[in-house]
Amino acid sequence: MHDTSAAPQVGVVMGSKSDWKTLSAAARILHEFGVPFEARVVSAHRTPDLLFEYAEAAHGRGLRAIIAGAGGAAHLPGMLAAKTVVPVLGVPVNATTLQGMDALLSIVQMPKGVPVATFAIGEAGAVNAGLFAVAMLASNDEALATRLVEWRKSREQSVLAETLSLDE
Ligand code: RP5
Repeated sequence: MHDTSAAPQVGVVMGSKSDWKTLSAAARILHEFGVPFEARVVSAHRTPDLLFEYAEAAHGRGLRAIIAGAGGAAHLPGMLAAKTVVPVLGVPVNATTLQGMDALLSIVQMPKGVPVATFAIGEAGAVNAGLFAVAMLASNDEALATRLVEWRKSREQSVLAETLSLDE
């Protein structure tokens, strides 16, 4: 489980508190796997100085990945990636009438040279970004790798146990 006293290894940041209902899915995965993380609002257009401070300090503070979610013209993941070498995992949030397509294209279409690993729009993307961060950390943490294998096995078992009925 998540040890709140340990130094965070993953940052979960988002452009608005309204994004938390999506990004909390990433945080829940990190919590489930016992990965120390922090979660905070960092807005590219409303708190640009904080964005720079956060990105510039990330490596020195021991962050190994930053999960960054935003909606609309989603600059947050790309701007963070421009200011840190810590890998940035971008999650497009469905926050406008374009239903997240705007955020997806804003995040995935980074010009060459500054990558952002981009995930699906919404909760599925947030969950997968959390799992991807776990997999990154598991590359040199055998206990975490074992927990990830067990997590997948348990999902496999639940599918294998499913039955289909004409009454459903
Ligand atoms: C973006 O605008 C945020 O990432 C959020 O997805 C969207 C709406 O923000 P709020 O108006 O809810 O603060 O900056």
